Amino acid sequence: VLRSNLLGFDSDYYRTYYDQLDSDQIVARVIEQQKNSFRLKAIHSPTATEWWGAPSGRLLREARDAAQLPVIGDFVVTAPGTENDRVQIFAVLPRKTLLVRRSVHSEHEPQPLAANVDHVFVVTSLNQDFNLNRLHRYQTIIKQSGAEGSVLLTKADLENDSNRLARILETVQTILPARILSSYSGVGIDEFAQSLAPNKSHIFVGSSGVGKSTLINRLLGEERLVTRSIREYDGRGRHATTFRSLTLLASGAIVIDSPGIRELSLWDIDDGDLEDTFKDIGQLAHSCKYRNCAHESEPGCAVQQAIEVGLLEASRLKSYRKLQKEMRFYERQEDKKAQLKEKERWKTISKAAKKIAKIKRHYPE
Ligand SMILES: Nc1nc2c(ncn2[C@@H]2O[C@H](COP(=O)(O)OP(=O)(O)OP(=O)(O)O)[C@@H](O)[C@H]2O)c(=O)[nH]1
Ligand SMILES: [Mg+2]
Ligand SMILES: [Zn+2]
Repeated sequence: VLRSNLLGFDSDYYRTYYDQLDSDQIVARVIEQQKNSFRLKAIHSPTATEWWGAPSGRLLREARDAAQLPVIGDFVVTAPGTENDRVQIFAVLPRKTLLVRRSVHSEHEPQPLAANVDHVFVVTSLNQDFNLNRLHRYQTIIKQSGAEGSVLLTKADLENDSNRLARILETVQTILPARILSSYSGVGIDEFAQSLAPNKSHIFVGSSGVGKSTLINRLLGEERLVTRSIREYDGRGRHATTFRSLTLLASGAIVIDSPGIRELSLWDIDDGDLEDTFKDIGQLAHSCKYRNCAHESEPGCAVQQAIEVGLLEASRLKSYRKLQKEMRFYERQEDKKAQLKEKERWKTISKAAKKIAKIKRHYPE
């Protein structure tokens, strides 16, 4: 079997699982992650066998938290499908590494970002976006993931002051190994490409607009991933990349592109912060006719009115909704956990009660 057909699969590591598969089951890697759909590519397959899949009902039921469901980079057990149907994902094979976004709020669950990644590249551009605090946080989650990590300082073509470059590099290297690149001028690109090991998985993370997808396209030698002109970034942080995807380079190295950091920073926001971040919407909502207004098509909705007259961007309400939905989801997860705990408690109590009854039967007063 060609190494490139393994997609980073370590046959030795997974030997025991591989031997347990049913005859109609195969192992595939999650190469693209949309909301609840996963693009799967078969391991060990001589042809490019790909299809969409979703977790089986059983996998969904038995998953205790988000970390037990598939994520980009996972090796999963599935059954071969065709282009038109969605196959079931029966199981997620044990991960070698797991990159997780942690919350400062301990009551929230960690959010898995990518599995079985060997190296995490924190991409930060030299012209803007430079933030040591953030690098420290990345350093922490990389350490916890089990993967290696380093920093890519991109857009070197925009920085003419070589002294400044050297100083930045020096500072960053106190936190993580770093290199300077430019996808435009080509500075550092060849050395970087050579540093990517075949059959190993490398993920690119960082703020929106720092040039992650452009860099991957440069490595590919073609414009395969969507990028967006920097002029289209209007400060509201629209992403060019909206989902995670895994690509095989000609060298056999595997690269994973991911959307900008805003998606990641959702995690540290709680309800109070949500109100704070969207103060404008919160204040308008006070003037809505109904107290529980959902700001959709209710009569007398001040938020909708503000959008109509151009005082509020419709996209802002959309982001607000998205964030709110995300938070409700995590709340529900927490509720589910609490319910389970309660159930466990009752089980223990009723078990104890039965035991007492049994003892009483044996030893009647
Ligand atoms: N000057 C300069 N501009 C670059 C370089 N690399 C990328 N850009 C530009 O930066 C902008 C954003 O690039 P993307 O590759 O879309 O950025 P991204 O990190 O993938 O952004 P998201 O997908 O939103 O997370 C585009 O206009 C690129 O052309 C570079 O090396 N030098
Ligand atoms: Mg991108
Ligand atoms: Zn309203």
